Amino acid sequence: MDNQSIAEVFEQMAELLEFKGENPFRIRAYHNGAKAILDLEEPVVQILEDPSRKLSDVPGIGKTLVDKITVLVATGSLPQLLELQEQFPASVLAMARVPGLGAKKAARLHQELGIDNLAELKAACETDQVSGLKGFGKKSQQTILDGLAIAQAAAQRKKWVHADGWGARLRSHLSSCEAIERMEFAGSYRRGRETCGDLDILVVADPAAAAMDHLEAFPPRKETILRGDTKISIRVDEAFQVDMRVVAADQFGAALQYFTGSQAHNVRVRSMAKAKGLKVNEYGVFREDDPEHSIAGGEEQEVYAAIGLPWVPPELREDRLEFDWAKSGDPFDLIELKDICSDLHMHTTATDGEATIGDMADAAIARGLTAIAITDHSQRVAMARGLDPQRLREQWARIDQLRPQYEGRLTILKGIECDILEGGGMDLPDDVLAEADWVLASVHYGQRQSREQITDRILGAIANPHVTAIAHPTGRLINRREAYQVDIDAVFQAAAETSTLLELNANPSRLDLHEVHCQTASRRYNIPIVINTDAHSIDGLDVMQYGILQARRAGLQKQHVANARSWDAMKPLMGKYR
Ligand code: DGT
Ligand code: CA
Ligand code: CA
Ligand code: ZN
Repeated sequence: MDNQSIAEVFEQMAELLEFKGENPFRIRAYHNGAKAILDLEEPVVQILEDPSRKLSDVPGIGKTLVDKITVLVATGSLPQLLELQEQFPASVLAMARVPGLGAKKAARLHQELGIDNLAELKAACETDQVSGLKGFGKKSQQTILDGLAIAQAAAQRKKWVHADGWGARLRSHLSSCEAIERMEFAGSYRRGRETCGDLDILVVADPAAAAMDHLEAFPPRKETILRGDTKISIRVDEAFQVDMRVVAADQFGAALQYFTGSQAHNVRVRSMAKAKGLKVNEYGVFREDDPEHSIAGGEEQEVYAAIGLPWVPPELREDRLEFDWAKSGDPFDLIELKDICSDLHMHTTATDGEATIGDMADAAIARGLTAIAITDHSQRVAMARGLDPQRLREQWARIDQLRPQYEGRLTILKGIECDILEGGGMDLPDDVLAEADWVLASVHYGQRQSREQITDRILGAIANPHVTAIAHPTGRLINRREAYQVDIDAVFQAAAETSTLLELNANPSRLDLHEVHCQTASRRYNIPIVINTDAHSIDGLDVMQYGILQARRAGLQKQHVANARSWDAMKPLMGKYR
């Protein structure tokens, strides 16, 4: 039994015990055990079988867990887990995962109303049976309904970063197939959409069957949904679907254009073709009076050229601005990762980060950056040991000490991620904020307030002359939490008037601003966008690439992105420095 499987059993135990309302310490012991096992570099079994070593010496694995692991390795299962699974069937457990519901409340709904699955839960909310329960009320009934909608969507679509994980594994698996001559991913994954319904792969292969056989041999394959002569769909772990199509080499470009979509983009492409007396489909470009002979199709570029357009970057193919842009003759020139000069949102060990200022600075240099801002949390975020004025000033003194050693290599900015308080106003006094080089303002508490309240709070922060940017402006977490209610146009208006920047948070679960908002802020309001990682560790700095993808979908070029220039060149963009 490998470490991964043991850890999974422990996670299941933790989840079920939580559902049962067990002692939190026992629950945490399982969580910690699972993490400890996942972090181990050698197989648990190996330690267990070595008489000279003791598994209980591994941090996070106590005596009880050692006993459990011993049983698990010997018998392949855990009697306690089987018992719990009997008591709480998977359908009930699914309720516990509904955002905003949680294990405790789900267990009560199961016990008190006899609700067994998501469908019954939805019905009970809709017929107003839940609001009457003690501790629930109308508001939490609505929260459950909203959560159900999110959970349903989450079950179907995966975050882009997740699809990318599958993409990388598939690319590597398929690259060893000798029959495949050319391969490209298409669909929403290629367009860089924030979530993907499935993965679409196009290949040129001879013989076609060999490529399909190879895909069927992909180890995580769970089932083959369908297989024809040139098309196959499989399902891999986590219910994720992968479609592969085998096409002819001289039709590859046309097929890639077609299967990259989006559907809306392709509708426009076809109508532009029609206006020129042409027909575009997945097999090529044809003259309407000669449907037998394709006049183009080997490369995607030829398809666009046939309708008088330059090649359109896949990220823009949503029928939003790409056609007007293409006709204007301006090159697309979208922002690229290499254009980014700084990262102005990151946390350190002073609050909830894992690395020190020096670690983050070195890592930033290694990634080619010339400036970073240290932006730990402010005092209101007590859970993360947020900084009060004194600790913040101590951190700045530390930055002063470090600066000489980074002279000429990296500018380390004295920053803060200052909370916007529930009742309005900033979490730190103005005289402290005035001393900072860079102030991010963000909402972490009171996210369920009314649209008026939240909008007022954010407008208040924007009006503060020391605030340089609003971090993750809508608070949404993809598949987990909707954006808070906010009058986003009022925010854009105010940000533009005060020269306050807006962040595109690159964390793949946030991607906040959302692409359409980002496009509006940039194009309509001329607000410079700052793309930040919000890193809580050194590896966290690598999420910049997802922010770039989102920025490209918003049509952002280098000049629209504030931190695609040096810190000194950025300053004139901000009200604080005028
Ligand atoms: P997804 O998978 O839901 O994240 O989104 P897509 O865009 O990847 O959609 P998918 O996988 O159904 O199809 C990939 C592309 O193939 C799609 O963007 C456009 C094209 N396509 C697929 N089915 C149709 C169709 O019935 N009509 C048209 N016009 N295009 C289609
Ligand atoms: Ca797709
Ligand atoms: Ca598909
Ligand atoms: Zn942050």
